[in-house]
Amino acid sequence: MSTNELILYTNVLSPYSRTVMGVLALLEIEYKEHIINPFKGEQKTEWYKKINPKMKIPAIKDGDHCMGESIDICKYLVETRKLKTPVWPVDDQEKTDQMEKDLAKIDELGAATGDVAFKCFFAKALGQKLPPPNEKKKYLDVLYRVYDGLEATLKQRRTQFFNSDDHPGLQDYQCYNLFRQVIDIGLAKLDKHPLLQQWVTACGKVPSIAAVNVKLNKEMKKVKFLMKWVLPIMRCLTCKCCC
Ligand SMILES: N[C@@H](CCC(=O)N[C@@H](CS)C(=O)NCC(=O)O)C(=O)O
Repeated sequence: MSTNELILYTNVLSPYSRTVMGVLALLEIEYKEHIINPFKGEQKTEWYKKINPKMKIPAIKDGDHCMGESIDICKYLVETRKLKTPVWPVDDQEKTDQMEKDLAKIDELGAATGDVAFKCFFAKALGQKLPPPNEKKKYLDVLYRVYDGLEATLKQRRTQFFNSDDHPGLQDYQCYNLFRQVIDIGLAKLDKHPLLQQWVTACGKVPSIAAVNVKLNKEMKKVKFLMKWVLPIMRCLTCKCCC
């Protein structure tokens, strides 16, 4: 049986999911949330593969239409709902071209952020070893080189957001959520990137982004508690090497 409801398969810990959640909040589109737990591998189950064959979060089911890829989902929502929004200004070719140019560079930020977040922090939650300090520094150096490029873009544009002075665009949502991924876990600092620091503050004040951040902060508290207290105790209780 098909319904017209919109379902978002998501996890607030996923920066790509938060982009879609933020855009949905901005556009005031109603939807049902289906939380996927990547730590349990739920994105790799057979039923989810039918929703998103790439087995990544987020994805949507809009009536009978299923799709993945955060940016494609946001564009699809704007286009199918025929909404006028500065987040994806379909009527402004110059802004749209600039946005596409920015988005084309986001994979680099995503890869560098993923290395720092997963290899240097979340690996612990999966029972894996953290890298030695010199390796961690290498991952961070790569990330800071990407930040240098973004800082230079903001300097050249002289706007508050990458999109414009007044409104964040899709590239701002996606970049901001990737930034939060490493700032939240205390691994990256912005003291050498003052424009990016101002931009992070400005993005955090955008209501649709702030609304998602409330959910993120709650979840991050749980994760940090789990990693600091619950996992070490569990490991100790199941350890067979000393008792
Ligand atoms: N390009 C994709 C990236 C999505 C992505 O990498 N999602 C991560 C969560 S942040 C994921 O599903 N990881 C689970 C896995 O790779 O198994 C998008 O923009 O939606």
